Amino acid sequence: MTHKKKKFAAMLVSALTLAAASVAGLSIPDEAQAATNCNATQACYWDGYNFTGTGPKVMTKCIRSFAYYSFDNKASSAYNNGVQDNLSVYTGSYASGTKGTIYRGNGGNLSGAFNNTISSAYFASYDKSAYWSSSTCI
Ligand SMILES: [Ca+2]
Repeated sequence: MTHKKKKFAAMLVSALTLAAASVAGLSIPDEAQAATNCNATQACYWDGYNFTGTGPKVMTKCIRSFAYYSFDNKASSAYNNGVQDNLSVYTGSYASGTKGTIYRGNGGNLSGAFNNTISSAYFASYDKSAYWSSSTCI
């Protein structure tokens, strides 16, 4: 290989690396879009998959009963954009039924036991019996 061809090969590798980085970057706007719809400090819920449909229903501390939102047993996707707390979701109102956890900064489609079954939700700071019937929560 001549010196000139080696240089071209090096440039090609560089271009491919750049292209790969650009492709990888495409997934970032999708996540940012979800985060944009769900502001920092909030947990958000949608009745459709992939953050679509009715929503977001916004939670800042806790929701004792999604019935208060006319949203009982409807959430199919959720996003936890809380500052520090993981999010506890329950299939029953007032922290009853089956409990699931959505880690801070995560979200997605609810599946299995949690699709169309969530009836209450609490950021970890509020997921204590003192708040399960407290007016601190919605
Ligand atoms: Ca749904």
